This record gives sequence, C-alpha cells and structure tokens, in this order.
Amino acid sequence: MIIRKPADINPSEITPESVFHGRREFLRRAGLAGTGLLAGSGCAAEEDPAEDPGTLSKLEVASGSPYSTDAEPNSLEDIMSYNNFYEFGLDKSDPARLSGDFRPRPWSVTVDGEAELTGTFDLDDFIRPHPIEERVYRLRCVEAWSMVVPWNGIALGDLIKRFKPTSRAKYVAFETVVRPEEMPGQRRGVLDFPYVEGLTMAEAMNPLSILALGVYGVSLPNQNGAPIRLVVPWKYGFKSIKSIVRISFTEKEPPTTWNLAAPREYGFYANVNPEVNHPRWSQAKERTIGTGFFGEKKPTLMFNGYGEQVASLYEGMDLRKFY
Ligand SMILES: Nc1nc2c(c(=O)[nH]1)N[C@H]1C(S)=C(S)[C@@H](COP(=O)(O)O)O[C@H]1N2
Ligand SMILES: [Mo]
Repeated sequence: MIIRKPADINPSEITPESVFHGRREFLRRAGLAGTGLLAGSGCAAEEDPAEDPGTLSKLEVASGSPYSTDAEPNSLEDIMSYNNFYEFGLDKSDPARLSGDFRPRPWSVTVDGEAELTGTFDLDDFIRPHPIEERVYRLRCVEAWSMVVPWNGIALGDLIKRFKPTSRAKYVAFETVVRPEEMPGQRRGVLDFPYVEGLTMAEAMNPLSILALGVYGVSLPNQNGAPIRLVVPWKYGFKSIKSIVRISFTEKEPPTTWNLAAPREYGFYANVNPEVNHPRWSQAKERTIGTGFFGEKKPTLMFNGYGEQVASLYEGMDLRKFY
C-alpha cells in the first residue's frame, strides 16, 4: 500500500481538467475557491474567501485498491453536478445549486444500539484510526443511469469492529442529518426525513462497503453527502445514504426511506439486478452519465458487476422476493 503525502501529489491529479480550468460558478459551487487547491489555475484570485460556501480539503489517500474498477471515472464536474439528494431538492441540479449553506463541520456521529462501545464522537476522532483508501466504484442509480466514481473512504467493516457489536446485532441502520435551515428540500418535506437506510451485518462487513469522506482526493462536496456517506456499489444508489449522523446496531431489519415511501417499488435489499424490473421501467440497461446528451446505453450487470464479492451473501434467497 502506498500512502502519499499531500506534498507528493501533483495538483493536476486531484483537480481533474473540469475543475482545473473550471468556470467561476462551478468553482463557487464546488467550494474549491479560497482553499489554495487551485493555486496556479488563475481562478482562486477572483474569489472572495468570505463568500466561500465550504471547504474541500486535500485528503491523504492510499491508491490502488484491488476492489477498484479500471473503468474510466467520470469527471469531478459530472460527479458534482448530477446528483440525487432530496434534502436539497428533487432536480439533479438542486443539490449542487442549493447546498451552499450546508455546514459539514463541525460534525459528530452517534453510535448506538447493540454494541459494547456506543456514544457520540467528533468526526475526526471517529475516523482517525482508519486509513483512507481510493475505491473507484461503479454507481448504478435505480433510475437506470450510472457513473464511475473514485471515492476516498474507510472500510465500514473495520470501523464496525471497533465498536464491538453484540451477538444480537443483525443489522446496521444509518441516519442522515436533519437541518431544514440548511437543507431546502427538508423545508418542503419532499420525503419523510430523516432519510434512513440499513444493511445486514454481513453486507456491512463486506470489504466493498465503505464510508466515503472524499472523491478525487478532496473532501466530499456537500451535494455528494459531506462530510461522510455510505457507499455500497452492488446496490442501487439510494442505499448509499449521505451526510450520516447516526449508526445503530439493531436486532430487527431497520426501516428504510424509499421502502417506506413506496414499498412495492423499493425493497430493503435493493441489489442491482437487470432481471428484476422496477414496476414502472426496465432495469436491463443503464444510461452512462458524461457520454453526451442522450447518454450511451450499456447492459446492467447483476450486482452491478460485483457478484464475485457479494453473491454468496444471498445464496438460497429468492431475489425477486428479497428485492
Ligand atoms: N440522505 C440522502 N442520501 C441519498 C439520497 C438522498 O436523497 N438523500 N439519494 C440517493 C440516491 S437515489 C443516489 S443515486 C445517490 C447519489 O449519490 P451522488 O449524488 O453522490 O452520485 O445518493 C443516495 N443517497
Ligand atoms: Mo438513485
């Protein structure tokens, strides 16, 4: 494992061309202005740091995970401008446009339920023992579009072990922050908030499951779930809950937001499955974001292509019933 210090990282590696030569508005939304990340790009000088909506800081990241896909990642601009984050609004452009007031620091995470160690922890203490790895993962949204994202995160299983879940802990539940004053979609009540999600303990312990803290070597943009979000790449995107403030170990299957909203359409498992269609559309293919106006279509893969790592979790289960 190679861990490079920030000084060894060439800025052009962490600021993909779209940011490096980016538009003023994009930079403002990105919160990159005034962080020094853009020194030399000729853009930072235009910015008034007082207007800076957030701070994306450089992360120390170990690259070259065996779990990464070698598929070409989407640009940071794609990843930051086409989002689902209903706390900020329903349109794909709302999270980027309307998340400027969101404050991802200071942040704390509460761990409770069936574990020996519980409590509320400052985010920095919470993650400190864990190396941050790069994981380039495919992301397949249930709406039949996809991207490739170079996440930076920590192994969820390693974090869980620290809290020593009891033998009664069969599931892990996650909860998103509630801050209507900073999240306009919460003021409009477009879903029942807080957004909640969950995994079985075996799913959470799978080495593919990570808590992401960054993307492209910088801390997560607000629209991507700052400062910490789940990423489970073999499941539809809605399982990868953003801006987490609570992790609970439970004996019973926890409620999940989209299952509560439309139980016939969204189950607890939500594994990517091209053979089980959504009641209102086919899941056989996906539109790949960043491939032009109409978007290139490609076949969707079982478990989003991660069957080798996760199929054994579902052996003997009827995936039409456990959808
Ligand atoms: N709290 C919360 N988490 C969420 C969502 C949301 O609306 N609220 N949307 C989900 C959906 S549907 C998808 S596809 C992914 C999108 O992640 P991205 O915007 O970083 O690509 O986030 C998921 N996590
Ligand atoms: Mo999604």
